[in-house]
Amino acid sequence: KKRVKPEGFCVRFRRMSRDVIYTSEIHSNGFVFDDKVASVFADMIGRSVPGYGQTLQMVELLAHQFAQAESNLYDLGCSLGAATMALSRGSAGKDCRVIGIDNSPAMVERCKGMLKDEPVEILCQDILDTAIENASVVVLNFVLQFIEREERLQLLKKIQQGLRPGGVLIISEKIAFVDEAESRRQIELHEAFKRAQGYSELEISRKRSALENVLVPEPLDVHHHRLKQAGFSASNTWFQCFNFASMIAFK
Ligand code: GEK
Repeated sequence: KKRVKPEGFCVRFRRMSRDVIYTSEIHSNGFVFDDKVASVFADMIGRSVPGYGQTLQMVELLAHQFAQAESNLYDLGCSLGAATMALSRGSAGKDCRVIGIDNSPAMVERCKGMLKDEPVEILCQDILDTAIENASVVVLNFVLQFIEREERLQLLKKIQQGLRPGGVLIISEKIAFVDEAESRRQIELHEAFKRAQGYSELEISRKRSALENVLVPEPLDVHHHRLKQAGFSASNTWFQCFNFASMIAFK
């Protein structure tokens, strides 16, 4: 079976449909992961999140490093399954179960189709209800930011408890900055990235409004503090590009 690399995966699916959602209309009731978003999602996330392809490559590398034989690997909020595939490839030969979960039926339907030849399970479920057990690697790739703030600690505690000794959680997030000037600079740099990816000023500002109160970013130190509260022994930030970062937490 021919395997494709995560970057290749993004590029292949980005070519399928370009994200033009915010060229012509405003979604008055905010951003939702419906069929319209699912149909352009690979293009959207690749052109909106600096370093997205790199996080996928590193999920594969980290899975290779930390996946334990006969354990479960979870991709929580899997969308079209890009990180699920990275987990699957990184753990190949270790007899792991790789499980991708998303609560958007439109995403899950497309994800199942795209990964139909991969040895993975894709479930339509709220990750707040998912039982985490016998896990060695859990991924939250740009997903915690969509969970209600009051629910985040409980979710991390559940993951920590479901990990085996030696297990890890990988969290990628859009991040906030306490210092106003730094916050402004980072947002400007992110918007420059989006312009360089072909988004217009109008699309950028419409998307910003749509995501307000839906995607709620927090500063890196809030994340690390919460990971400690959830019982993780240590956590590091292994990647940052402007206002996007990825962390790893150790059981
Ligand atoms: C990737 N990880 O390509 N339960 C299940 N799924 C959820 C929930 C929830 N409570 N809340 C949000 N989602 C992917 C990218 S996208 C990131 C993740 C983004 C799902 C939601 O349906 C969507 O598919 C995903 O989390 C977030 O590596 O759009 O910026």
